[in-house]
Amino acid sequence: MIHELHAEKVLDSRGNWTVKAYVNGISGTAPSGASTGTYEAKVIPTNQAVKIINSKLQRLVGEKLNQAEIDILLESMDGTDNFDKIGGNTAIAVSFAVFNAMHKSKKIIREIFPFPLGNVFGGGAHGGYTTFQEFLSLPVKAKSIYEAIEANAELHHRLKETFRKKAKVVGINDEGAITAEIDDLKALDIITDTAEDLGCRIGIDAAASEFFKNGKYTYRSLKKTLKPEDQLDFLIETAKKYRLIYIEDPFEENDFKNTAELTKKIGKNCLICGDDLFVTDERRLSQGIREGAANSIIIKPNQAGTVSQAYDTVSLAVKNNITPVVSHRSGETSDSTMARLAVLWSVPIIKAGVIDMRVAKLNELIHLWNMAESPKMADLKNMK
Ligand code: 2PG
Ligand code: MG
Repeated sequence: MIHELHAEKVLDSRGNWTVKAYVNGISGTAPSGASTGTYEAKVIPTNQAVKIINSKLQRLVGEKLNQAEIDILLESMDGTDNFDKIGGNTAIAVSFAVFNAMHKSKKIIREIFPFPLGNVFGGGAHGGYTTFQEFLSLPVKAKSIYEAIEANAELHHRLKETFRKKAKVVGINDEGAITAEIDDLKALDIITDTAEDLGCRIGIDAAASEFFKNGKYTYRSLKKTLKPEDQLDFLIETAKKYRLIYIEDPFEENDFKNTAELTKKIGKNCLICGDDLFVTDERRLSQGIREGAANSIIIKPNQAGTVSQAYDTVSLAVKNNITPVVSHRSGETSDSTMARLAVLWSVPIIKAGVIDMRVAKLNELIHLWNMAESPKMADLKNMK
């Protein structure tokens, strides 16, 4: 039963306020995005979210501690499609806290572990020089969670050295990814060489809605502007040249058609993943399945608003052979709920940062690995 529920505001990794909910003394904290999709659950101001939990949501006290039931209550107390009233940040903080309170007594023991898709280099809305938002490493050769986490961390170390030698300005962005004054393709040259030495394959999150204006994609550092059909050719060429294993949001968030075209052309060897395209929403994923747009989906529980809604989207994806990738947001705290969810749901990939406070998620994966009897890494099928 829920005996006690309250909320407080806490700082996130960007130094912004976010809402932290406590259920029976166990917490859950809302993450937040910078490159948010238009169709995500609504985010309301943190002060308001705290107030709602400490007043209106007190109705949940006395209810059974049951994820599905509490999540349905949250949806009905909101009464809109997108948590317009109580806020998706409010809902996910409570939903995470419920999940954590439930699993405190019921330990998560699973045998299949996700490969960490690590953001090693970045730009776009997270800060940096490149137009692509994230350059991601998948340690496909790793045999254990330790090897996987170490490969990404070592890649981060080596890249820091290399970029320091090759670029004038080098820094770190919102997600702890390296930034350097270099263009997208030169960055890919460097990252691919170093990654392959460590048994990692490379992917990108283009986050294309962020650089789509007036019907065109503008690459600042490459000094070119592409029409959607040219963006398609450019991505196919880039995927082939760098053996990309993963491309997230290759087109703006409403372009199911070109995403389908890209999936048809290179989807056999590359995950084409929808983030802003699907926003962890069953209805948008259903449209994607009908139109053949993407063969992978980002699962961000706060885009949906509750753990149960995110899980329903995972189930729909799995049933339709769409690879789910559980993901952090660019604004995070040391909350590690998403690592537990990824293991509980046995998803094959978890997208997370590689350094700083983001290691909370990675360290939780290590803990769950150590609790499992005979843990093994997920089957990445033809991705090695
Ligand atoms: C993304 C995410 C996380 P944000 O686009 O995939 O990396 O960024 O949280 O800013 O939307
Ligand atoms: Mg994304």
